[in-house]
Amino acid sequence: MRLLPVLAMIIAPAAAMAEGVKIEDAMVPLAPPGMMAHAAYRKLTNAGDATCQLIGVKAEGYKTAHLHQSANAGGVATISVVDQIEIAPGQSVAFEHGGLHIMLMHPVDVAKESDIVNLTLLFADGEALSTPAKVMHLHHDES
Ligand SMILES: [Cu+2]
Repeated sequence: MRLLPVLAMIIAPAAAMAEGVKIEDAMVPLAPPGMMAHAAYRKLTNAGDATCQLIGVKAEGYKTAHLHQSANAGGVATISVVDQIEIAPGQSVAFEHGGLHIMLMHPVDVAKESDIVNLTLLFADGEALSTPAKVMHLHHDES
């Protein structure tokens, strides 16, 4: 039977792409109406045995998405673009309010509550890892 080897060849590269890196808690806070940019958060864990380098992100439904770092220096909030994030084996990187985040820019359609935004993480070795992120209403007093 020829079908099985062909299937194995198709499935194998996809499995290798996701190897080692786990994504948890991907979510997109509901943006106020008319907002042209908002953030997405999740946690990344490198469960493999090699360091991986996150170099970019794409978001379905947005023309642009960047890796950003928020900081607060002496009461002044700043935001900067992050070119590369290294994740050592066993290390986790949290994307969260007030820290690292994925900036979603120029929405093609306005995301509504419970929508799913597919995020694709791009790595330096050419691998890509996709994850669905649910759009959720965030209460401001939670942060
Ligand atoms: Cu940002």
